[in-house]
Amino acid sequence: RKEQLMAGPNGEQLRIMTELQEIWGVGKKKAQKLYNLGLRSIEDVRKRIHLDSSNSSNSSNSETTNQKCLLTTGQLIGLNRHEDLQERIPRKEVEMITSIVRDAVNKVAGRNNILVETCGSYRRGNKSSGDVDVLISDPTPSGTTFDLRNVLNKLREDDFLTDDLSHPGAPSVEGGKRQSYMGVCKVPIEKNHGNETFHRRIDVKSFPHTLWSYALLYFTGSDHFNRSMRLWAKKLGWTLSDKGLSPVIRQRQKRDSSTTYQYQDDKVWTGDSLECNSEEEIFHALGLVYVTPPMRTSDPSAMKMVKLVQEDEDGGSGGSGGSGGSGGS
Ligand code: TTP
Ligand code: MG
Repeated sequence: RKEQLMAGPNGEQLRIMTELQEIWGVGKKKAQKLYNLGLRSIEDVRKRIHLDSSNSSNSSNSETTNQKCLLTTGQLIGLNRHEDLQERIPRKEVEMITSIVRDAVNKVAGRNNILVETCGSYRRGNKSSGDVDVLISDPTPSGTTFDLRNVLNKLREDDFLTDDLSHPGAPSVEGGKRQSYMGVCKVPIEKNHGNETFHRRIDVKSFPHTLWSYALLYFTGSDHFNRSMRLWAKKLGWTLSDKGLSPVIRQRQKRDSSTTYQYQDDKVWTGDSLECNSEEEIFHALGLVYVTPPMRTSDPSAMKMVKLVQEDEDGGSGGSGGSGGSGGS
């Protein structure tokens, strides 16, 4: 479909808008806005921002489009760090980043039993990642969410975090709520044996321990795998997310006219989330065979490997595709 569109009359516009969306935080809408302003490349956006900032410092004319209007603060960071953020992160560096975060957590908490686990493509075993997705949870059975804010302050003081794209709020007093941070980091040169590294995108999320398995499953992905698993859950009358697995009844309701979609799935929760203490338990609760992180992909070569394992288990008979698992419906 993409190839067809690229070859069509709007192919050039599509190519330009795809390039503009490579800037962190720029989606379809903003790319269209930039395109409508006559900007045809990331370089054009840079020049316009530069021009706008020199115009606004030379004149007091409030009509001048200033850089704040053209891009949000986060998008400006994305533009400034664009070249670095396009670079893939090797596994070794993901591990360095994880250990820097773990050290800061242990130091701030004054103990070393807080769970710090990097998920995303790293946990799926990819050779390199687009960003680093760190999950944190305090396993002590108080039900509270470990507060990220002091850890983030420490990482800023250490010049590890270079830019903030979002700030976590305070964890709720009663617990149960997650905290989420998005930013940019850089491994200090001395920690990398004198070698310069790139700026890297980092997400850090803190979850109450009751949601740990759901958080691990969600942030390990892949996004396509998650979508398939959520659809499977939906067909069985459940809703699956990083917040749990709960039974729901869905009522299709007409939306009000202000939204793009005509219908919305209105979920009515008919019970509490299942308590699952491991990812395996979540798979089994849905009647699915446990799938290890490297297999959680839509990559055909991995699917081929799944098939080979099944054939092996079936004694090479090339069986029907192993739909076993406990509690299947
Ligand atoms: P990402 O970091 O965007 O994806 P990734 O780690 O799989 O790949 P990359 O190397 O490019 O960083 O998101 C982390 C996980 O969060 C992803 O694997 C699954 C989940 N997720 C979704 O389920 N849906 C989404 O739309 C996104 C963005 C993420
Ligand atoms: Mg990732």
